Parts: sequence; structure tokens; C-alpha cells
Amino acid sequence: MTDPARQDQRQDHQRQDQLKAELLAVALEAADRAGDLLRDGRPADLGVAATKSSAVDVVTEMDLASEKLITDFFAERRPGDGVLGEEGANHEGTSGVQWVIDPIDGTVNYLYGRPDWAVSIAARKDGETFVGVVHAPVRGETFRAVLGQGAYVGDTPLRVRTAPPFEQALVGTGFGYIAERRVRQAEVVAQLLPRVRDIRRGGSAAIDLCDVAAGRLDAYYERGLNPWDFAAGDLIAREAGARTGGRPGEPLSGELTVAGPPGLFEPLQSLLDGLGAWHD
Ligand code: LIP
Repeated sequence: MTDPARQDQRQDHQRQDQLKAELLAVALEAADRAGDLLRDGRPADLGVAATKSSAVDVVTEMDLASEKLITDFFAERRPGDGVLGEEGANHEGTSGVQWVIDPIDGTVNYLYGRPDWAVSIAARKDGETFVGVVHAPVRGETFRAVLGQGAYVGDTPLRVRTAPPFEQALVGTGFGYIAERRVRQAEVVAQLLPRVRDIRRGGSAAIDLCDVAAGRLDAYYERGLNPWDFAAGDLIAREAGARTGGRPGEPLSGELTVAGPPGLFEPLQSLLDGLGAWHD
């Protein structure tokens, strides 16, 4: 490579690192502001404002307020960026950057006053997730990752647990909001349960993926997630050393999301594929 070409490459990398740093700072500030609103402004009589795919797929006024706070913040700080949010925010930008937002991941936990919920924000560019932030205010934890620069909770680096023997794995999962899907998901977990240490169902995919990154779960899988559920947690898990994906050879998606350390990810993915965890 010629010196001018090498210099151009260095300058591109510098520009990209500067963009990543800016996106991380904006994401952290937005998540912190939304987290404060959600933690401190939760009405004592919080109820269901609307339902989506079923009577138990709920939206509260706070989901809507959180998404508005975040999208207004991005409109002010990053006006050229696109946005995709769980509660309806959806517009193309001109910068090539797209924000993927779950204003409350773990809405049912939030509705019931349980602590395991988070604000999940990811920034994507050129088909890659550059930045991921999962802010869990009641847990007092903010997980973050920048592509190629590691994953952290606060300032503590994150690393997945070394793969245990399959039968000693603690595996997280979740279930959909539609009864017919839950029947199939129950059949899959019934087959998995006797083969592993135990199962945990936390209620927030974003937190579950961060728990894999932090070594608090050995692995996680779920069918039926949306991009906003996993965009940030996927990057955090990968930057902490996890493999993530869907069916063998496929990227993670709503069809199937699997995350875990090398040596456990592969046999779990293979077993789930054989059990039909990827279809209803
Ligand atoms: C939730 C996911 C969780 C899944 C729930 C729900 P929401 O997202 O994070 O993993 O099991 O059914 O989809 O709806 O709270 O944003």
C-alpha cells in the first residue's frame, strides 16, 4: 500500500473512532436522562396505556415518554441521524447513522415495579452496530460497548464466562406474548431444562445479553425478539467475547437469537436448531 493510501486509511480510522466516541457520549446521555425519568417519574398508579400483539403485550405512558425524550434528544444533538424505536419512532436520516431504541426493555417488569428493566440504545452505520448502551437504573448499572473497543459495565471491563460443560450451563431465555408461540417455546425449554444446570427468565433481552457479557449467565436464547430488544446487547455480548447468532450460519434475528461463549454457543445453537426453537 502506498504511503498516501496508508495515510488515507489512518485518517479514515481516526474519523471513525471520533464518530464512535461522539455516538457513545450521546447514547450515554440519552439513556441516563431517560433512565432518570423512568426511575424517578414512575407514577404510583402506573397502568397500561395500550396493547400490541396481545392483551399482555403492553405499552405504558412511560414507554412513550421515554421514547419521546430520547428521540427529541437525538433530534437536537444528531439531527441528520435516522431513528427506529419500539413505540413507533421511525425515520430515515441523511448521516448514515441509525439509532435503534428500546425505551423500556422489560416493560412488564417496569409495569409491576420489578427492577429488571433497561433503556437500550444502539447506533448502527453501514450495516454495523458501532455503539451499544444498556442502562439499568434500578440495578445501578450502565453497560456499554463500542465496536472493536471492548465492553464495560461502568468502567469495569466485561468478559464472558469460560464455557462450562453443557450440563452445568445456566441459560437465560424469554417467551413471546402470543399463546400459540408460548406453547412451542414451552416444549423447547422442557427439552432443554434437564440437559443444563438451570434456566433463568429475566424479562429483558437487553439485560440478559449483558448478563452473558458479565458472566452472570452462561448463555441466552430467545425467539421473537425485535431489533430494538437485541441491537445494543448483542454488541455488548460480542465485545465481551461471546458469539451471537441465529440458526447455524445465520445472524441473530427475530427468528432466533443465541448468545454464549465459544464452546457453549455452538452446541446450544445446534441443539436449539434441532429442537425447532426457530419456528412456531
Ligand atoms: C421484552 C424482551 C424479553 C421478552 C419479552 C419482551 P419488551 O421486550 O426484552 O426478552 O421475553 O417478551 O419482548 O417488550 O419489554 O420491550
